[in-house]
Amino acid sequence: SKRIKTLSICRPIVYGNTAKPFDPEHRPPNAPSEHTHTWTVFVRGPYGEDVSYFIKKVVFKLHDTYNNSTRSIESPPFEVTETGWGEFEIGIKIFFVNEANEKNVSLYHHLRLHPYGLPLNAVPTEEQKNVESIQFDEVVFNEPTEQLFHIMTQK
Ligand code: SLL
Repeated sequence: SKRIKTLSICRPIVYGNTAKPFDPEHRPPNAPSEHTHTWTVFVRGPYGEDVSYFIKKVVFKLHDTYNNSTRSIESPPFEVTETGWGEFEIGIKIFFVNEANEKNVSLYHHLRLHPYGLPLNAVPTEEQKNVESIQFDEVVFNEPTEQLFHIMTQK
C-alpha cells in the first residue's frame, strides 16, 4: 500500500530477561544437573501492553548448547523460558505485521543470570539473586504504509 512520506510512527518496547537460581529443594524435574537458573527472555510493551498489533513474530536465537536453539514465537507473549547455567548473547529478531511492509529488526541481549552492579565482593541477598536486565527501546516506522497508519491509530 501507499506510504505516507511525511510521517514517522514510534512505539516503545522493552526487551530483556529475568532470571532466578533454583530453589535447591525444588529443582525443575527436567533440568540437567549442571543447570542452576530458570530464566525468561522477552519482548513486550513497557507496561505489559499487547504489541501483537504491530509485531507478528519474534525469533530468539539461543546459545548452540540448547536444543532447537532458534525459537520462533508467533503469538504473544513473545518470550522463551529456559533453564541453564551460563550467560550468553541472545539474538532477538522482531518481525512486523505484513501491513507494515517493513524489514525485520535485529537486537541482541546479554542474558544475565547473576546480580550485577553490586560492589565487588558483596554477597547478594536472596532478593538480589532475582535478576532483571531490561532495555527500553523504540520501534520507529518511517514513511509508514497507509495500512499500518490505520492499524496504529486505532490503538
Ligand atoms: C560460556 N558464555 O561459554 C558461556 C556459554 C552457555 C549456556 C553459556 C545450558 C545449555 C543446555 C547453558 O546454560 N548454556 O544445557 O542446554 O561460559
